Amino acid sequence: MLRIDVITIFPRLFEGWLSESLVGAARAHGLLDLRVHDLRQHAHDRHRSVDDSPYGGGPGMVMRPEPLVEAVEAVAGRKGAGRQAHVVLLSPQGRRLDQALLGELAARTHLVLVCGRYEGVDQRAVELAMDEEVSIGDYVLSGGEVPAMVVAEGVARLVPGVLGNAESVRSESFQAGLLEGPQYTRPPEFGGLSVPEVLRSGDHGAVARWRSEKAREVTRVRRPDLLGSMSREESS
Ligand code: JD8
Repeated sequence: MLRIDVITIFPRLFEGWLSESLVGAARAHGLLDLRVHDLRQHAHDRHRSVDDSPYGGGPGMVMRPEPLVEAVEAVAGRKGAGRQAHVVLLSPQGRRLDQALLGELAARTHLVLVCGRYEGVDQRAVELAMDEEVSIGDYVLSGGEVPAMVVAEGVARLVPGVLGNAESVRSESFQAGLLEGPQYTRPPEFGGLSVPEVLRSGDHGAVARWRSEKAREVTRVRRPDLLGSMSREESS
């Protein structure tokens, strides 16, 4: 079973997410062993401080290395040859997350997701405890908690059994790497707009061809970068 440990100063941020999400359901069904740890448990002073002023001056605070390294080592052991866990720091400096990276992470047996806050993490903690840095995209967030949820959810979807049959069958049968075309449900007419006739025809072959055509079309218009060079030259 895939194990995911999350290290954060805001463990309660994960409570609602875990009680409502697919990840929470996977956990409840014993498909995923996800545990959230409070970094402050590894603080040593009586104020349980995990941050301090930056050397060299500047605004804000930096996460101290001792609690971070200790928290990682408590769940994963020391970095080096024998460590089984893959320790990921969510950070703007990280490798950009995409489906391929989610696939690599889902192939691990034990992930540790480390959430920074403040202005970031003391570089020695990065070097001494982390295996990899991952960013969820080029926009500014306030900390690594939401990115950790993004990674955990993306990874959990790749764990066998986590998705219901409907969704897993669909992801297998559908063309990987394309956007999906438009979708409709009842009523057949709404606000003067009708559901395309082919979807109501009962002709499964025609429906499949229509969906495939719409998927290519929306991908070409909105996200041409998702199409390989082959398809970009052949289609249009
Ligand atoms: C971790 C602290 C905030 C970052 C000053 C205030 C990921 N795609 C992403 N965007 N932002 C983050 C991220 C932001 C974080 C931390 C991740 C820890 N901050 C800091 C540096 C500049 N702000 C992220 N993954």
